[in-house]
Amino acid sequence: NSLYQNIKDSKAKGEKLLAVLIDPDKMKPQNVLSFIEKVNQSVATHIFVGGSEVDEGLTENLVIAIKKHTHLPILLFPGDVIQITDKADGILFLSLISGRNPDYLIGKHVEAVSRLKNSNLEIIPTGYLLIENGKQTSVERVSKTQPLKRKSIETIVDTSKAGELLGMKLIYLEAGSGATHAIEPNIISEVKQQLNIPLIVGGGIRTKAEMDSAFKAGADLVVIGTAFEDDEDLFNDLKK
Ligand code: 1GP
Repeated sequence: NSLYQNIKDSKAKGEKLLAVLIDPDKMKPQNVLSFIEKVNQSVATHIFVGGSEVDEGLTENLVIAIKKHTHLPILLFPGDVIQITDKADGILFLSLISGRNPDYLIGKHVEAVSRLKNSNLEIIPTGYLLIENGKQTSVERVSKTQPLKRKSIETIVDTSKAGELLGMKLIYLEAGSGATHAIEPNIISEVKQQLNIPLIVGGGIRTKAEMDSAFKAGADLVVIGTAFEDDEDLFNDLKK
């Protein structure tokens, strides 16, 4: 089965998915083994690898190191084309549809083609929406785009739906890494009601309770990164 088919099957069965996001810029090689052992013992179903600003080569080395210690699928969540490596299993091919910077809507994707065409990566087109969360996050800074306002629910819903109608396979509601406020449940549920494709939610989720609240509101897959970087004890609450 493809990675995408598995995500769709889980959605159909109401099985919730958790991705642990690892930033190659922050994970030290000597810590990979102990970190991944905790991931393996947790309810996590996916590993995402990516960051806003990562030096060339770091991502590939990290993916190789992670692969040695887990059977979980590894999906690239790249901030830039240099993070593409076919050592991973798949890639979220993100278009930042909340913004109006052509580079992040289509430009980087054109650049990526030469790196993708000979790879075996499963490419999953993903509509990526940055939602305002109380402080400037690195997505906003790097992409030079404005996040959508939390109160503009109709715009958030219609942007998500436009992504689906364009043929995107996933919608990702992003509050930004280390966000002060995670995406609010009412935003998640309003988007969910209009969407047929699976919904990813991430940014600022720090506890099991916040994760469960995102699931309850309609997220099919939740992404958590910073909370594990800050305190690996969160894994204790997320044991299988
Ligand atoms: C960031 O959505 C992901 O792109 C995860 O965010 O690091 O805040 O968990 P956190």
